[in-house]
Amino acid sequence: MSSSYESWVERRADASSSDSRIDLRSDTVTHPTAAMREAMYHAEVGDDVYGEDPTINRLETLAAEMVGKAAALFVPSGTMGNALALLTHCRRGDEIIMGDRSHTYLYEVGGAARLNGSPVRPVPTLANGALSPVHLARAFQGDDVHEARTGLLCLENTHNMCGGRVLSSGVLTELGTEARNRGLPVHMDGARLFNAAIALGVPTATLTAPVDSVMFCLSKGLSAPVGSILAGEEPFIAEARRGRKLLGGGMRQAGILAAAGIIALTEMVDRLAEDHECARRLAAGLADIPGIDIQPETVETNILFFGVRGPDGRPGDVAPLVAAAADEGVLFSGGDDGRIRAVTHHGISTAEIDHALAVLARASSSSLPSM
Ligand code: TLP
Repeated sequence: MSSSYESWVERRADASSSDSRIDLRSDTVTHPTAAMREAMYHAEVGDDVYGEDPTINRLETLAAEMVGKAAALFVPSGTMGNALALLTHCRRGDEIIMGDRSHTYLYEVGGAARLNGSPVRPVPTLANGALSPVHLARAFQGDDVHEARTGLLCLENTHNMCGGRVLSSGVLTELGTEARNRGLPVHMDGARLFNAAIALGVPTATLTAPVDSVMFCLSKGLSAPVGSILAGEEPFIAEARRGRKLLGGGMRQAGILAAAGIIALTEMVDRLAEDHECARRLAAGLADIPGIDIQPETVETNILFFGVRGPDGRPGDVAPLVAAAADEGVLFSGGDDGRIRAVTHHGISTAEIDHALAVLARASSSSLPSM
């Protein structure tokens, strides 16, 4: 490798970290590591629509192995991976059951209706990200001529809007069995699947065994710049590959992106534990700030939600606190229920968590109504 190339990699890595903001809006803001940039630079590529990109082929084989499925498909985004799962598992117009706080229901542009012509049957999401077997049992339908036939059950692990909560393999098996006993497939939105496996200390394949297909993202905590994986049985992935072409996701020489994905899977999984530690540290510190409402004991991975309490003890407006923190370079995003979301990730250190806490303590004493 030439020294000019080495200094280019270093300059890029420096440029990536020159942003002095502490950005806790999402783990989607992570930048590719120096090892990823180097692998991208050297990636062997080919036309993936002909199946000839060796780096994509390597990534897909590795990804399938890691999640214990027969085959995998590299897709541009988590949204496309989930959309392909719905399109591939279901006939047009089949009803799809999912949690009412799931990402696929709330934030994937109504893809089930727009792409599949499918009604969605939302069932209540429990606080821990699971669904109730009782609610589920009532949601399946299809015997009656008046009803849309159920085609698929979707689960989410970790659960984003429930604050990164983890579904164990026991819970997944219990819920999956409700569908499988009826001959129906189960898809898991595992955008942060590896966070779940690391938090539980189990092999990732234990969490994917109870489901027929899984989507996970390379571009969130694993820090790749682009890309997600859809995995499942061979015929399912072969059909999803056709669907990916339909949606415009046949990406040609995308081995340049897959090269970063391989580093994501080989070098970035175990370190997710550090992000979980940072999230717990943030939660513990927040619990000590007067006027902040948080349940630190529910923080299991890298996402946490918190609110503010008004003088009457009721939930208050979070916007002034978010704005005051942003003025000091600490960024958060808003949740769907008026709470603030913080997501820890590669590039956020414990020192930055402590700095963010100091900023929040200052900001809350000036922006929150006094108790
Ligand atoms: N989540 C993003 C936003 O869309 C909210 C984030 O910042 O958390 N499933 C889950 C559980 C997700 O959290 C996301 C992205 C997706 C799917 C979609 O992935 P992409 O953004 O790659 O399409």
